Amino acid sequence: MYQANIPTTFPAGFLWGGATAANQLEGAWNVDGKGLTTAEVVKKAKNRQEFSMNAVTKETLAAAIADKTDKLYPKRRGIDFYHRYKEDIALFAEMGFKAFRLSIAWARIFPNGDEEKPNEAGLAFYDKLFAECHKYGIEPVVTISHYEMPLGLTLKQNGWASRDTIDAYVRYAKVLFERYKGQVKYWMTFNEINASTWGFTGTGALDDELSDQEAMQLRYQALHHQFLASAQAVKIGHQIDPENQIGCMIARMQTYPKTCNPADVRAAQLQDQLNLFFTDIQVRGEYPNYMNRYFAENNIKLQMAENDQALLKEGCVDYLGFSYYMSTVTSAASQVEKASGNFALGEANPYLEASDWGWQIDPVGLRVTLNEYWDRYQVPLFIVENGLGALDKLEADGTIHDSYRIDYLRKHIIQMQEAIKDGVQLIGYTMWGPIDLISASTSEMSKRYGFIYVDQDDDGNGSLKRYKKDSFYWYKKVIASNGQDL
Ligand code: BGP
Repeated sequence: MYQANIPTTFPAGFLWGGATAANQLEGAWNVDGKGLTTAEVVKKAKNRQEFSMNAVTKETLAAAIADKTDKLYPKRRGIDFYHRYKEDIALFAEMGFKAFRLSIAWARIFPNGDEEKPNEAGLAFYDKLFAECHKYGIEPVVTISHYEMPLGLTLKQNGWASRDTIDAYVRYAKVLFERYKGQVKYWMTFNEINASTWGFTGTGALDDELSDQEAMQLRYQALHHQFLASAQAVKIGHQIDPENQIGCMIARMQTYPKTCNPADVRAAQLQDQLNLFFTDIQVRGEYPNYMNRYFAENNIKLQMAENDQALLKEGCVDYLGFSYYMSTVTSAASQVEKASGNFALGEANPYLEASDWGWQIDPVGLRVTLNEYWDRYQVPLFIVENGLGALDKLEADGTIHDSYRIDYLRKHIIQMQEAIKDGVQLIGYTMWGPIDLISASTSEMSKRYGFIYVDQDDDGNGSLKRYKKDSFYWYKKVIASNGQDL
């Protein structure tokens, strides 16, 4: 009799942990030889709903460079992880983390992006950081470029708009693979590579003086350069150490049609394709035809060199990493104008609640996403971000009661387990921001994700003392039970 072998739960060795990015927590923006980065010239948002991450113009850039303080630029101060990493990693270890996703600040290694030799002090910092992780049996998962690059590359060649930036990145990635061989096995070439189609944070290129059409052209060209850089890094990373597992990373947002009207279904399909094509290229190694058609119909002309297509094919990733915070809704009436991403929130879904920032919470959508990805690509999947940004309250006795966060995470973990039972190969879950850090989109401190509360306000006031939230103890149980005690 046929008896199917249905997985029942999380596999042994599942990578439970948390995810961060250098520019949101390290601080120490101008010490030990580090150069200024693109993330550190983005001003904080004026209010809770404003997204400021792409609002960089020629004028604001000049003002930011002249300003040598961190007052208006919270990503310069982070949460001082640079000096407190031992304490913070010890807290992660106390929760039982198996993995810690972090990014390397490119400008610590190449302060301007084009030096002949890397900055030894920067390299040494990450040696110490990885040693600290291994002390507790925590596997570092490293993003090579997370929403930042040395500002020097913007000033010199307008960031990823220039093909020359590929060489700068590949040189940097090679230094990392060589230096951290044996210390790091899991890598990601770019964080949320689809951010490139949103503007400055993804491209490191100014496009404020361009028409919308020209800006779109620049962004897709910049993205093409990133695809090539990623493919080369994957190739080199495998040559340097065949043990390396090198993934891509995309902000995934499932798109639902507003109604079952086929016109709405088709509109949702197009929006989904504009999100899926990134992984089609990085996992399968070629531009899908629907995208070539989209470029032609939108008058986007990519400059490609003769070997580009072959290179994309040779540099396919080993696993698919993605962030998942929400789903979105679209209709033929609200035709998609730009590629989807975290910040294209779409229409309201009457069946879902939203966070205080309007992100529509959809745990079942995570199961749908996992199944679709697995069916489409058949490569290991890694949820490298998921979490709830909320306003937490520190009580007088030093406790923080964040049951809403536990509820959010619990519901998503349940759906992950359902997807595993569906047959999806899921290798890990690093929730976003295990310790409160600076928001990527608004630079707020008060949009908190952590299991660990950090005493700092939006203006940088506070003792920076760390406190354990209720969710800290909850996640510890989750990991200890391999996802069973929820
Ligand atoms: C992702 C980014 C992260 C992170 C997270 C939460 O898009 O990769 O860097 O910050 O979203 O976003 P935010 O900080 O804007 O709430």
